[in-house]
Amino acid sequence: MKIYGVPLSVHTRKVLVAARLKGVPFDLDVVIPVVPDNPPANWRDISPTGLIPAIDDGGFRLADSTAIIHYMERKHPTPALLPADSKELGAAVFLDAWAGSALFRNVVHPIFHNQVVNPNIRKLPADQAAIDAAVNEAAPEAFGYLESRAPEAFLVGGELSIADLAVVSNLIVFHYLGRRIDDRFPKLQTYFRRHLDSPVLGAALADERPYVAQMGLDLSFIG
Ligand SMILES: N[C@@H](CCC(=O)N[C@@H](CS)C(=O)NCC(=O)O)C(=O)O
Repeated sequence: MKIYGVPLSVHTRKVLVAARLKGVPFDLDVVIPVVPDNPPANWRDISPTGLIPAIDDGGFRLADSTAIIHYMERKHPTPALLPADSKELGAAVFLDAWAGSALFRNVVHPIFHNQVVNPNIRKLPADQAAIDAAVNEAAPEAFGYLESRAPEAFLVGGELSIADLAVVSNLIVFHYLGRRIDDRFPKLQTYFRRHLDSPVLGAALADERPYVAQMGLDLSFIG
């Protein structure tokens, strides 16, 4: 399976970690949509949204991390990343979608865009008000919700699921951006640390380290 994306991206990481967990061999084809002229000429045929990740599995093309994980789940059922129980499945799918808006769209994306993409890649001024709103309002609101779910090892059903991949992947980029989960959210801090210490995530983080270092992002929270 070919995976298009860049390992430090929130949504690409979800797919890379899912592939590792399921033992699916993959080749990574690095595509960085925020860098002008970086994506290949036929990029929109591969990813209709223009976003990463996308895959090509023996000629079958699919974009969107959630769609890809659902596809991989059918093809490679173990270990399951979608709970078998109906309520737990609903909760996991909800948290994956919630992470895409409350954590990515409202927190990680505005910080990344204004702290990294605009000043360093597009040579545009950063919108400091957008960063401040993400850090001071959206992040505590989202973290408060997660804290209220009292996460221990996993968010849903006592096992790793797509919900954990989505939430943890966002928290990693939040940390790369020099931000931290503050002490108002002790359960979330412990939950995040536990995932960072997991072997599969550790291997994925080791692979993405060169990309993170090259962009001058903060790696100090990792071992
Ligand atoms: N719902 C999509 C979201 C994908 C997405 O937002 N990807 C980001 C990187 S994490 C991207 O491609 N950004 C490039 C851009 O905004 O141009 C998914 O789950 O794959």
